[in-house]
Amino acid sequence: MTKSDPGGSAREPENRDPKDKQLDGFRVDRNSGYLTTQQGVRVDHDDDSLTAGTRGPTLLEDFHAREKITHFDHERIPERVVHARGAGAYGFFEPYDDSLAQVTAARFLTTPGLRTPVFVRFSTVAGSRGSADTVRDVRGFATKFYTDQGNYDLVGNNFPVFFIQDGIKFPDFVHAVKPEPDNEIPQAQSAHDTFWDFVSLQPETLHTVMWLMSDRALPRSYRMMQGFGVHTFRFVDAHGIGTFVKFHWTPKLGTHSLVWDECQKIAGKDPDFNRRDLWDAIEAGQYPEWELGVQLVAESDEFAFDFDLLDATKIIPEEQVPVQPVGRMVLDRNPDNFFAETEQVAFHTANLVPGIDFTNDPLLQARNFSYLDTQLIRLGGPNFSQLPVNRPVTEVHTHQHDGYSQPTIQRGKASYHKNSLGSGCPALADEEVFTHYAKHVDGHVVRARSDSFTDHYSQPRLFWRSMSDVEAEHIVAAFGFELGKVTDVDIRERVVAQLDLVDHRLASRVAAQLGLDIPPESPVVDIAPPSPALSQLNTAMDSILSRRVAVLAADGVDVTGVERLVEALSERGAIVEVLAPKGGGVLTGGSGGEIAVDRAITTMASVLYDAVVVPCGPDSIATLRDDGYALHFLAEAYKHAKPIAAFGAGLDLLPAAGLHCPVAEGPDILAHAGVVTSTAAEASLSDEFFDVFADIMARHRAWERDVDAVVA
Ligand code: HDD
Repeated sequence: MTKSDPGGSAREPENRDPKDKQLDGFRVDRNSGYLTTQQGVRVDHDDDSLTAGTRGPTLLEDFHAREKITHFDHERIPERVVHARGAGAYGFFEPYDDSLAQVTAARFLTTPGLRTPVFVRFSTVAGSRGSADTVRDVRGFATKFYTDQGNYDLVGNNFPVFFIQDGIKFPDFVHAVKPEPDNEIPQAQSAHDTFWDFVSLQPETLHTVMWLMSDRALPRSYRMMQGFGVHTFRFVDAHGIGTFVKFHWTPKLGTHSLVWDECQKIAGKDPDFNRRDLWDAIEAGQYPEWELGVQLVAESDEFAFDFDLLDATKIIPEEQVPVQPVGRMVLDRNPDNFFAETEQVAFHTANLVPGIDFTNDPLLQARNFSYLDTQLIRLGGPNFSQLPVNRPVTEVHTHQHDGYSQPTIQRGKASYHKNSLGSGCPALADEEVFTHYAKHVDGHVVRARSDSFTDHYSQPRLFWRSMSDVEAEHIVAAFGFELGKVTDVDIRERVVAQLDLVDHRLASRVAAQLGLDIPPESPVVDIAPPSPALSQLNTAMDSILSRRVAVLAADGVDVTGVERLVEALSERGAIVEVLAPKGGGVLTGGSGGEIAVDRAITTMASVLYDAVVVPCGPDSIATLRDDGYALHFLAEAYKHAKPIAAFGAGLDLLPAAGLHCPVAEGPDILAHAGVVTSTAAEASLSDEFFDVFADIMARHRAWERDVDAVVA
């Protein structure tokens, strides 16, 4: 066996960080050497077991076969009880400046130019390891910072709030959302009785349920979603002074979503849609980037809000406490091995470094127990921190020893503190140590929720009233879908009654979807101003980087037009693929030339693309208008409000697909409801056509389009 070159790494040698270099010590190249047993004995035959005669029984002494099968039998480890399905990547974090030095001693946040290696794992929550990516769910966003003061884990989600306030409810909540225990149905879905039963009886869930019913639960890409630490944490400065902090990750590409119909179809067409997207983007060098922001609250302002900072079902509206940008994170390297790295990575909310500490948030307190506990069963014992992906880049010296699969050989006799036989080592440090924040604690032992946690309706209302019309419409449709799958009518009614306490119009619209009586209007006590930061439509919409564009074509296509399109959109970072009735080979151009086919239309689907183009070419269009897959492709993209461009004879495919939208009647460009058209083709098509299309693509969807009657 030989060690590989810095394997799987997209980084140039000079850009390799300490974590990447550390992993070299564990990387083993599969593509070299001779086949051996685990004991290093060479093997010359791997197809047949050792038998008594060619047709006789297999012998127990076949240690090679037994070892091979035994190892195989033990390949699986328990999947994570939640967040089982995920995708991970390495990268780095760097602070912009030292502005946080006033509030935290954490060096990785305050040293300008210091690049801290990170590993990030994104995940869905409810589904098992083999479930589809594009389900309606929260997404995990867990970051391990390998800092030069030890590992810090920020184990967050893509929603800023959580379903419950106290960790003791976590097993109840998870049991309710997971498949029902009698028949293990449904997989990776909240649309079933037990989940909504729980929601209807536990109104603290409502705020997060609003997020779950919104487009936030359907991210277009892990690269296009926000992340949040959720809890209020505590920064601690060099003098031991605390400041409350909430963490926000903001994607450079903006926050964008799929539509629900699309999600359900992608779950069949490409269940790995989000995982593949992350992998492909990193392989292509289109490294995803997020900005880290913080909301800071002085300890003296702990009670300045009309909610409790310790309540994880609440946000601090950004309009009240602005998010301060402090640094950026870039993911630039895929793991070498999914199991070794993405599966075995072990996050823990209690992995802290000097300068960051907890608050009394009862959800966080429970998590601080749960994450260590869960790794013990999942990773088989107490030595999981020594797995390559989990090792800090700092030196580790403890008196902990033994345990299952101890990989290190600790030398010396003294595995206790204090000792004289080991020269007193490892020694206690007196600088750069973690010092727990000296918080004052005083109170009676009670099992009770604080009164300051009891308002479950104001913030779901704030969220609902901050939505644009189209986002609100999606929320109503999502409630209609989910509750429509609930078989117990009492549960449906109870949820609608709870929604009425959030907002009467919301409850009425959901009731109408379900054919329930409109509930009586509940008195609303507070009407807070909306928070524009909550609407995804206010997100960044200036880039088409890594958007996927399908060009529908057949023999006779306008090769010049397609080449110009590919060049114009690729320059802006989009990925353009030519799809034809048959995959492989080339298409011949109507006016000469040829162009390679990237995919067959039948192996793909419009839901796997962000935009569609129908180029000119009378013969090409004549073929496509008889091709039901091509027509469905176009109609479906239209239905999902995706940008569409057609030029020259390409315009004729729109009505053939049942789309009777306004189109250009001459070479002048017409852009109407996300459809860009011109009768010009080949070299006479103006460059502006591509610019207009790219601008529309940057807006992601044309929500103004009327799609109700479109059959797709
Ligand atoms: Fe959790 C995994 C995020 C509440 C118990 N959680 C897990 C992961 C993420 C979160 C992103 C996946 C980590 C990975 O990729 O390996 N969890 C959250 C957030 C929460 C939250 C943002 C609320 C603010 N979690 C929560 C509570 C408990 C847990 C209240 C238990 C009391 N979570 C777990 C766990 C998991 C986990 C059972 C499963 C696998 C693992 O930890 O490593 O311990």
